[in-house]
Amino acid sequence: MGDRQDQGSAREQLVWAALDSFRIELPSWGFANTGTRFGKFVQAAAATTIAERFADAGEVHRLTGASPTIALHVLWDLPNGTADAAQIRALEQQHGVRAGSINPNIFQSQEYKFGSIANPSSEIRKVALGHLLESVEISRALGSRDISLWVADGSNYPGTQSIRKRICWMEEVLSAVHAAMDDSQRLLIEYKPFEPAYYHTDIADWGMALHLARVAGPRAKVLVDTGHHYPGTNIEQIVAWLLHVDALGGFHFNDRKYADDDLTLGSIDPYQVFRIFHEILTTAESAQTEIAYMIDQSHNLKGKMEAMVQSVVTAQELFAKAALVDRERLGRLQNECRLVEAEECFREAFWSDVRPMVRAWREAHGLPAHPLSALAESGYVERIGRERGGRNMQAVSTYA
Ligand code: RM4
Ligand code: MN
Ligand code: MN
Repeated sequence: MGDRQDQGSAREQLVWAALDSFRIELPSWGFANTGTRFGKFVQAAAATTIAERFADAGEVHRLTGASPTIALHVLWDLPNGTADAAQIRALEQQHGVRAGSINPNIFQSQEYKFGSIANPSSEIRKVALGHLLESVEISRALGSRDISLWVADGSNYPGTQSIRKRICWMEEVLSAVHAAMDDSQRLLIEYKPFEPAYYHTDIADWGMALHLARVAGPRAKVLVDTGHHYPGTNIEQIVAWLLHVDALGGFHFNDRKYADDDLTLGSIDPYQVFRIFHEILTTAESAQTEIAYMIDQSHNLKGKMEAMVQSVVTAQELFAKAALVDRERLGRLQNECRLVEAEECFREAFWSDVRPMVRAWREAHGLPAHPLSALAESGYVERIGRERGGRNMQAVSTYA
C-alpha cells in the first residue's frame, strides 16, 4: 500500500511539474468570425475588435492558467503597425495577457498575387520586406520574442515560375529580416505543402524551412504547424530531427482529418500530440524552454471560447500524459530491443487517466477544476453574444 502511495505521489509530482512549466499561446484570429472558402459563418459571440480578442484570451487564461500570451496578426490586429503598440500595451494591462508572437501578413494584399518574398518583381519583394521589417519593429516595441512567418507563395501550373530563382529571392529577404533583429528576437519559419498554391509552394516542407532558417541566421528556426503535412506524415519524426539539429522554434497546434482543417487540438488524433510531446520531453530542459507552443485554429461551427478552452485543456492533459512516460526504463527497453515491453511502457503513459491529477493541480492553483463548465457557468459567452451579436449578425459574407 505504502509503495502504491509513493508511486501515486511520484506520478503526481511528474504531472504537476509538467503543468507548472506548460504554456500555450492563443491566436487572436481564433476568436474571430471565420468560415471556409465558400463563406463566413458569423457567430454572435465572435470577436471583431482587438479589444474583444484580448478580452476573450484573458478569459481563457483566467480559466486555464496556461495561456498568458496571445499571438497577433499584424494586419488584422495592428493595422497601423507600430503606432498601435501603445493600444496593445494598454490591453495587456487590462486583460492580463501579453502580446505573444507577431505574425506578419504577406498573403492578403493584391500585390502578392504572384508571391511576396518569392515574387519575380524586386519591387514587390521590397514591399514584403518592408512589412517584415515593420513586424520586427512591432515585436521589439511589444517586447515579444518571436516573429512567426508563414509564406503563402507558390504557383499553380508547371513551368510558370522558376522554383530555383524563387529560392534565391527568399534567401535574400529572410537574411535581411534576420539582420534587422536583435539578440532577443527570433524568426520562426512555417512550412506548408499545399494551399493556397496548387502546383508548387515555395516553402513546402521542413527541409526547405530549415535551409532558409540556416541561410537567414542563427536566430531563425522552424515552426511546425501540425495541419501542414500530407496525411500520414510522421510529424514526431520531423520534431525529433529538428530537435537534433537545434532548429525547432515552435508549433502551431491544431488537428485535421484531411488537410489544413484547423480543428481543435487532439480532437482527431490525440495520440499524435502525445507522441510529439514525448519527443520534446526526451530533450534537455534548457532546449525545451526555447520551444514556443501556439494554437492556430479556426472554429467555424463550434463556439470559439469553448473550442479554445477545450484546446488548452487537451494540450495540458496530453503534455501531462507524456510526462508520465518512464523514459529511463523506455531507453533501456529500446536498447535491448524488447519491443513489446517498450511499446507497453509508452502506451501505459498514454492511457493513464491524468484528469484527476490535472484537476488537483488546478485547484491548488486557485483555478476552476473544470474550465469548460466554469466557462458555461460564468455566463461569459452569453454576455459577449448579447453585446456583440448585433454587430456580428450584420457582417454576413458570401462567396460570390
Ligand atoms: C495559414 C498558416 C498561418 C496562419 C494563416 C492564417 O494556413 O497556418 O500560420 O497565420 O493560415
Ligand atoms: Mn499556422
Ligand atoms: Mn494553417
